[in-house]
Amino acid sequence: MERFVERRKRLLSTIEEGIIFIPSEELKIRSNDTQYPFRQNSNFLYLTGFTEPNSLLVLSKAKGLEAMMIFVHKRDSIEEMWTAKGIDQDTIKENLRLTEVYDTETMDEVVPELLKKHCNVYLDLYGDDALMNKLRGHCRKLKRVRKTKGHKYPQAFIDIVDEIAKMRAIKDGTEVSRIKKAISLSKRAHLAAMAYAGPGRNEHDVAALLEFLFKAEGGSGPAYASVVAGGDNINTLHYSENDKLLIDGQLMLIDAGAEFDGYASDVTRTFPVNGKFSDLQRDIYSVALKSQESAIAMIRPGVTLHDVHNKAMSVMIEGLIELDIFGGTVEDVIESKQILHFSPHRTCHWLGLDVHDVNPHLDHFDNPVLLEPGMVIAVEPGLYFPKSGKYSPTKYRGMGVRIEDNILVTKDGHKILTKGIPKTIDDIERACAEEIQELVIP
Ligand SMILES: [Mn+2]
Repeated sequence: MERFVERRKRLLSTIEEGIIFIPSEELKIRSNDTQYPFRQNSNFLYLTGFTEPNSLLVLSKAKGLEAMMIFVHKRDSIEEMWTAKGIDQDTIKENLRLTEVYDTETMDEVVPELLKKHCNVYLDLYGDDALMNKLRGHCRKLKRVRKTKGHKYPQAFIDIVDEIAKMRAIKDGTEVSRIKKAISLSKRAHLAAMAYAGPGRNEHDVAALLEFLFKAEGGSGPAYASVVAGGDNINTLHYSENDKLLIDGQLMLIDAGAEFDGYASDVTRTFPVNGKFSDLQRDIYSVALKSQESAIAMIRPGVTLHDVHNKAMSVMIEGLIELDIFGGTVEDVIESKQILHFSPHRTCHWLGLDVHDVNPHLDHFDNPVLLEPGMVIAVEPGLYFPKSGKYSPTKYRGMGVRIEDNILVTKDGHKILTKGIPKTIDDIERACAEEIQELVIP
């Protein structure tokens, strides 16, 4: 729990004076009276480790004095009978090392008392309108009576999320170990999927297998909507139907990763449905693989995500020139932007509590953020030849490849955290030939 206190202190150290509000996520209705499975707000989770909905973290700093408070929903005995046992406030206070724990129901009395000691309010300025409006309402009342009562009222509402994002960008040891655990679940799931998938199987069943294994060993399930795409479905980047039959002779792509204790993994593999690459499939797979490996090879502190992306693109273009898909030089192809016909998305993103973690790619002066030890990124070049695409070369139509690994930036370079998940043509063909049984029930 110490790490959460330390993070809150670091966040408070970024402000001179003020009060910070970080709300939890709330339960969302799925249909009528049923709810979606609850997922905590990542910033709230990062600062508290607390997984209850309807909570509000409040941090304050005035005249050098700091306070850390939380509002939590207190369950009564009837509610406890229907949903879950509540945690008593003393336990929360002690476990989370807080100055004060309040019942959510007292918020309208307590929050104005806190606000009138501060000049600045920090929050997710572009987040929850309800919270913002509530706080503005309190401040309006404080302003009206300030002359007679002689207290302060907040005069500035300031966005705090970039400060938290910057902190979240550098992972500590416990965070890296959680990402590694999520990856180990993803590894087992991808291995099982390669063994299980085959002609006549359905994308849906492969997705179900993946998600079953993402929940093994305490995993919380998929970190994002799994993409399980056979054949030309690969060329729909956010394909999510996952319900078509897998056909002999086609490639298939799985972009799916487990979440563990709030931390995401994000893994993509492409392999032949029947377990053996055809010559044409080898051609384009090798281009994507070389592009991805070259891009990863340059990851080290001081490099930017732009650099890594540009490397992936130039090596991919080289490969496509060798396959006679492009004429001219790499520079010509970059200049003409033709590569966007076949590879339209960015190659890199941050990874952490969110699968596309929130650290900006540019700093406040629009300079690309430099990689630092402790950052975790996903590298995922893709190459797509849609069946109906007017630029797709005839012989590669309906094929597509994306390969994605998760990389930890280290002091002297990088570490590929997803290394054990088959990626070379030989390793993939071997994994496809495995028996499924032992992979699912160890
Ligand atoms: Mn990704």
